[in-house]
Amino acid sequence: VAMEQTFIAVKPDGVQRGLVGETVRRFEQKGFKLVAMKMVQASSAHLEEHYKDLKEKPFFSGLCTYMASGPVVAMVWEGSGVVAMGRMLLGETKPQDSLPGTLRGDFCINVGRNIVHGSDSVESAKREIALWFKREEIVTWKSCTHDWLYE
Ligand code: DAT
Ligand code: MG
Repeated sequence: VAMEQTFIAVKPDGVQRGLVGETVRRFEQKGFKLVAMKMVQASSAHLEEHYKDLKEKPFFSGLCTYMASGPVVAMVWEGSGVVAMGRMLLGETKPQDSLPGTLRGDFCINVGRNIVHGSDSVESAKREIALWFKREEIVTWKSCTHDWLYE
């Protein structure tokens, strides 16, 4: 099976609201494998780099201020199709477009406080993982569930 990795982060509002466990639970229960996790107080410079594709947007500076307003919990999840399925677990960018059953559909209201980040493509996942984690922070391990999740 071809494995992918994605970068998922519980944003400062998600951390403050006690949604770290819920986020981890949903990715675990789906069957994805956690390969890195840490709590980080990110700098503005780091967040500007993370969101550099949105530099021209009117909400860019507010977005970076919000993301620096408290710690985030940064994670790397691994699995077949984890980038696209991770986005499905999150829901849409706007909570109002996110269905119940998704993290954003179940736990938030406002696009500027949408509790969790997920990479939007395999390419951006690679860039984001490299930005947030050192190579040695990514753990290689075999889950005992592997052979029951994949044929
Ligand atoms: P996503 O986080 O779903 O990948 P994105 O990459 O387009 O969405 O934007 C990054 C974040 O920026 C998003 O999670 C919340 C914020 N954002 C996006 N569109 C916005 C808007 N119209 N107004 C305010 N914040 C917005
Ligand atoms: Mg995005």
